[in-house]
Amino acid sequence: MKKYSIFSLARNALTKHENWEANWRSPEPKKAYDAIIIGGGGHGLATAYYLAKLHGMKNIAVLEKGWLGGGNTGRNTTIVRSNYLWDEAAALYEKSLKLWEGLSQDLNYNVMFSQRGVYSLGHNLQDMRDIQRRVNANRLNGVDSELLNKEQVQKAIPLLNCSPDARYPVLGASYQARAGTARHDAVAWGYARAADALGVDIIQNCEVTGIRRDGAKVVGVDTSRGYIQAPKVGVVVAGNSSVLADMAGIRMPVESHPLQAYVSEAIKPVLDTVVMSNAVHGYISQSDKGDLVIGAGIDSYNGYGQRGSFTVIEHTMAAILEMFPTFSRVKMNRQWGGIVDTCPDACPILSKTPVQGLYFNCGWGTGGFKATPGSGWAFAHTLAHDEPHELNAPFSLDRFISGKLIDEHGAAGVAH
Ligand code: FAD
Ligand code: PYC
Repeated sequence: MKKYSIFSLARNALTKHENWEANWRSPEPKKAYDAIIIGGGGHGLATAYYLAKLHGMKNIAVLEKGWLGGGNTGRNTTIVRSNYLWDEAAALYEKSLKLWEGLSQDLNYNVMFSQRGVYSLGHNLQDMRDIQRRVNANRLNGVDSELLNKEQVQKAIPLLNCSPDARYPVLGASYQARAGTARHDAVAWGYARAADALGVDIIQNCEVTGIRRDGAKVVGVDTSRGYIQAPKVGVVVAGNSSVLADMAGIRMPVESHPLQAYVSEAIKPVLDTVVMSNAVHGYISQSDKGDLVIGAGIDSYNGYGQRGSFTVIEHTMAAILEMFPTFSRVKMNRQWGGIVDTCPDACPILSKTPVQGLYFNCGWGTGGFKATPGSGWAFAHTLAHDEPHELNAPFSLDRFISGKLIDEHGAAGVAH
């Protein structure tokens, strides 16, 4: 893989970036591939990368209707953690966290993974019982997790309002020290460059408009740039999953909702960690640029607009000010939305489907950014072997028939 140095950065700056070498090719689509991945977000690109790197499948294409990372990957609030309650979820997210820990080196691309820790606050006795149960479950699964009292939380986050007079007083928190944040679009770009270097065709502005079957088998996809054949198709389109499932004659147990995020003007460094509260219902971190990165829960209606409604903005700001009254004079700069596809048990689907050769990776809801490396890794295994890996076997579509749901609403951190 090519090395990129500070000298090449300086050279490109001096030539006004005019001769900047593209990070990946923009090939014309071929007539046929061994596998097609639909969706050029982090999960789709990671799937392509691990397929090429670990499973020797190089004649593959990623088809993206817009630009790489233009979906939820480039719209999320970048929180990465693995402190899920149930064994199956903890194992999948912890695999991902371990991959995060070596990702910049693996991709030779700085994804700015920052293990600044994540606090999940408790505000009443039941919160604290739930937190304690999750911390214990995490530790039994080898996932780092600590239970903190109010004094420990206040010491670590001096600006947090821990007054007993607060409407929702802080009683304590769970803390995962290995958790943190990463630069979201760098993740898409890093995977794209590394996949391209292994021969993967990454094709932007190529919308999939149909999925063709021959009886029970998938045979290819119709796109805005013509028909492309493939015996294996992996669908990784986040908020658009049910639309793509419909093209193949399948019904997905997901709902699409807008989820908003906000960033403030840049201020001096004041918050060196991530704070989440389920009860007050908001979360916040400070980016390396200095802006406060903020979010809360989904907009309750179904929709495909990447915007969201005013009531959620108001609710979110109230929650943040409840926790950090001192931010009341910080100006908000920008707001946007992504479309998340939520499953009834707040866990993803990484699965074969009733159509042979057709695989779905979806349902990550509000929490899939953290799973990007692990999801791509496990989904690549599933496509390559036509069988799930033991890490994603519990996340198959069958669970909605068998009833073996994995309810992670409590660990989602964001109501949905
Ligand atoms: P995406 O990045 O959405 O990629 C799917 C791609 O498919 C898109 O680029 C889209 O254009 C493309 N596509 C769709 N239809 C077609 C088609 N017909 N043909 C071709 N391409 C198509 N998760 C966390 O872990 N931590 C967080 O802090 C966090 N915060 C969030 C905050 C917000 C505001 C949002 C919206 C989400 C947040 N998430 C978070 C969730 C996380 O962003 C997603 O779960 C994750 O990024 C999904 O990645 P993906 O690659 O599956 O989807
Ligand atoms: O899953 O940790 C999470 C999360 C935080 C904000 C949105 N999702």
